[in-house]
Amino acid sequence: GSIAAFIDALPKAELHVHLEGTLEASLKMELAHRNDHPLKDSSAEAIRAGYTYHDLLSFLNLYYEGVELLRTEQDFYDLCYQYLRKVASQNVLYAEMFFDPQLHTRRGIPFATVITGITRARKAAERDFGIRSQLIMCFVREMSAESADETFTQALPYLDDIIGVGLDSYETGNPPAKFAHVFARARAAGLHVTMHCDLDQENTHEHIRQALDDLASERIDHGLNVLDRPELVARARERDIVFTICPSPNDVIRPGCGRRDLRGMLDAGLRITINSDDPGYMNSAYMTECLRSAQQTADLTRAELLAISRNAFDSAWIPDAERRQYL
Ligand code: ES4
Ligand code: ZN
Repeated sequence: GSIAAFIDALPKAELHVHLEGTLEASLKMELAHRNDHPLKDSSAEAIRAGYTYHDLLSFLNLYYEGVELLRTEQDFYDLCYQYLRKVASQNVLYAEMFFDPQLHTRRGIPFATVITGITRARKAAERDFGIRSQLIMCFVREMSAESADETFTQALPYLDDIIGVGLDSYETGNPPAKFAHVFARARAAGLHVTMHCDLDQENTHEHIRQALDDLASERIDHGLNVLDRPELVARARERDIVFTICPSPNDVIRPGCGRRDLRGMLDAGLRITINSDDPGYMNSAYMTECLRSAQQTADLTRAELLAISRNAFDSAWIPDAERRQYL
């Protein structure tokens, strides 16, 4: 069979997707109508045509604009249910999904509205499509450490529905160390820990070092700049760190380097997974499209694709009894 058919049939797990980044232009139109929210664009095609970005900041501006459309529990339900329905059709068996509660609570939307809608959708999608999923709560790194702490306190009644904490949004000037206190609280509560170290951000090597040595991060989201520093590569291997790689944003931020970057991670003996990040804003490239793109870019073999997929199940934050059902 073809490699495309091999990828289609591969059992998949996604470990790096932002729920707010799965908002498709079509759902934006529906939410704008439903919530009486004025839109600059009059069609889904026009919305998609406006999705041009060249770096993290210009991407986040689009993403934050889209977030405004999410208001009610039903909106969060629809967002999550539609993502899980889509990827279940791609043989994604398991997904760990980021969400950014502060982008909603700072607009006056209760934490409960956000997490209740998402949690209901997760249950419905498991019932309807058999897909399992969990939630990783991200802190918005350009907001204050105090705001992150308040958010963690708001999450306390819902910790059964949150498997880990992450760190995302605008990285420059906002190192992991800024959030040492809230991450210590999360670890003490038994949550898993990951954080973004986005491509080519200022002081990226120090951010990766802090994530590895100071914040006890179990994964690094992106983290390609680890390859610039042999001592960081050694440290990541020692700690068996998982790097959640996302071909879509990398191809925009560092065009033409996908082959070198992916091969570099594999040749360095690092454990990587391939993920979609923000498929609603990135040409609707969900897991299958991202794996195909990575395969073509780096000439990945079937054995490598299988190993990458196994990495995701191996490092998923699930009990071993569940892991054995997938592997
Ligand atoms: C993100 Cl690619 C990326 N980086 C940092 N924060 C984000 N939030 C959504 N996508
Ligand atoms: Zn991300």
